[in-house]
Amino acid sequence: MTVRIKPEVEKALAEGKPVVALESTIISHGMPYPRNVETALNVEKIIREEGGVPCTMGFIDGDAVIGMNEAEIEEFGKRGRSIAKVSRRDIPVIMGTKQWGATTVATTMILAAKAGIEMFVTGGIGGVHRHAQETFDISADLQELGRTSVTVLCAGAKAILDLPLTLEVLETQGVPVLGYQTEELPAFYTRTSGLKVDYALRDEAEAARIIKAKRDFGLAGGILITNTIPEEYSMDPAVINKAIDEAVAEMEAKGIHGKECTPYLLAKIVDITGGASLDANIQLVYNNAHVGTRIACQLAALKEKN
Ligand code: PSU
Ligand code: MN
Repeated sequence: MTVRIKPEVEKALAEGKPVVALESTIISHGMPYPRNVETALNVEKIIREEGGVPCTMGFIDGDAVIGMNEAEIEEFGKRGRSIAKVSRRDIPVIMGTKQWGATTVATTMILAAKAGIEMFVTGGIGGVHRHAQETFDISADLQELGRTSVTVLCAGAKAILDLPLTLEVLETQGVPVLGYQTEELPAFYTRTSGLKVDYALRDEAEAARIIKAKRDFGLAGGILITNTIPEEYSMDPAVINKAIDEAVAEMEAKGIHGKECTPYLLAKIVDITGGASLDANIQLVYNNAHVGTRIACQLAALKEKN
């Protein structure tokens, strides 16, 4: 069993510089090639421009890789859905059988925590699926947020999920849900969901103080920060919700279940919207990279003062 950490990341952590974790399921299962690779590399670039060090996670031949290089990210994008999607329960098999694996939000948190990385930026988290009352399909991301001390910044959760139930489970798991400069929980492609977050963050510095307070008190578990998609890229709720309903109905008719659900729905929605949802998805990830890195910088500045 090997954990490989990129020297640049190791050095940055030792020096207390802001490191930002990134997942790889969004590359292999969340977007089509080649835009997945282009997006992943642009996100790394944005993080650097904001003064952070990017750290994209993955499993390569069974090694846990904390900080993939460009060629590895390219390979993840090319291999796409043929790479295993690795959530917490899949880690031992992937490592023990020396396979490639893409990290979900849950697994990215696990690797980040191992390395001592406190901030993680992505597009959307998994949550409680519609009809979970019967299927029990609740993403392992939610439990991970309840136990692993990493802050995850995302654009909310997609309406492919049951958002009110997702908030209920986050509450049960003890996860603070903080809206960046808004009281409204964003729904990924759209700016509104009709639901409220627990607290509206004033700015990046306040986010950093809250993360630090939790750490100083020794309270284990994650924090979820939601960041709203910029107005100019947000989608018409009627259009996207119709596409989502259609995708969910087709998934149920085909009997798709388990870990295949989320990748199936993501691809189907891109199909139905003729790529419009992909453009929105990419833009919201860029926006998250900006805000998330600024929070990581504030957090690093707070550490320096101690
Ligand atoms: N939501 C998105 N894009 C994604 C995912 C979710 O908008 O790429 C991925 C993330 O890696 C997330 C995972 O952790 O799907 C959740 O899968 P599941 O629902 O099977 O737990
Ligand atoms: Mn699931």
